[in-house]
Amino acid sequence: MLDLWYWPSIPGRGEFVRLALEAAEVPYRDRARDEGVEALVADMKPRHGIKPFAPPYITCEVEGREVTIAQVGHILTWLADAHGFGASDLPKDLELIMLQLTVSDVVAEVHAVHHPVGVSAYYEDQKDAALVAAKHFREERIPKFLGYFEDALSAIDGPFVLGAKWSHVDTSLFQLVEGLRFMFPKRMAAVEADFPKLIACHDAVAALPGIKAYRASDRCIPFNQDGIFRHYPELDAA
Ligand SMILES: N[C@@H](CCC(=O)N[C@@H](CS)C(=O)NCC(=O)O)C(=O)O
Repeated sequence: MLDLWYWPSIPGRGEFVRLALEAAEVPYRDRARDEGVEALVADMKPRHGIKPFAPPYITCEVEGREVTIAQVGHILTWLADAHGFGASDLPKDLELIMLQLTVSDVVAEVHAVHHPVGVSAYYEDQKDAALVAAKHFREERIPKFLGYFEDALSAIDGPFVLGAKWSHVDTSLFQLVEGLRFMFPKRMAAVEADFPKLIACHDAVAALPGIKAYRASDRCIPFNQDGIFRHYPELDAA
């Protein structure tokens, strides 16, 4: 059985894994949602092979042995190969990895907006630096990253990066747009029209049967102020 382990109270980075599994309708257990955060903390202790540095991670059987795979981009690349939602064409799959790792880069920058000084310090204690970081992120990084993904989606007719076939990169771009809309509603409203292919990709992912069913279920939890994407009104502006 495929197990996903992630902090149970936030969508966070785990959601990028969850969305691909849900779109592909792959059965999995969301262990910390089912068993609580204590089970996750207990599971992170070494029990086989190399332990993950941080959630999300999955455990599954590979060639008869149980393995642990962490790092969102790595998890999704493995799952795409195992469950057939990648390109099944090495040059194209290498491009998908490049795009997926770029999503990880944006996500890290998004977190650094509200935690620019220290990951373990409170937002309130680094708010002045966050205001500066947010301005840079809004004005420079959002257009640069979204423009990059818009170009990637323009290489062939969409709505997805691979054309008519969705991949984990598309479900991740969906979540990126959702998260940025939650965190920076004013900024996103001002710039979204510049990225029509990205928004079309987002909308096509939302229409996938597995994603529709997931978002209508209680498995899908909303963004909150503990996750990666947080809405602090003072960090947003058009
Ligand atoms: N690069 C990793 C980042 C993993 C990560 O930072 N996970 C967070 C939760 S979203 C965490 O629990 N971090 C604990 C820590 O960094 O000490 C990935 O993309 O999966």
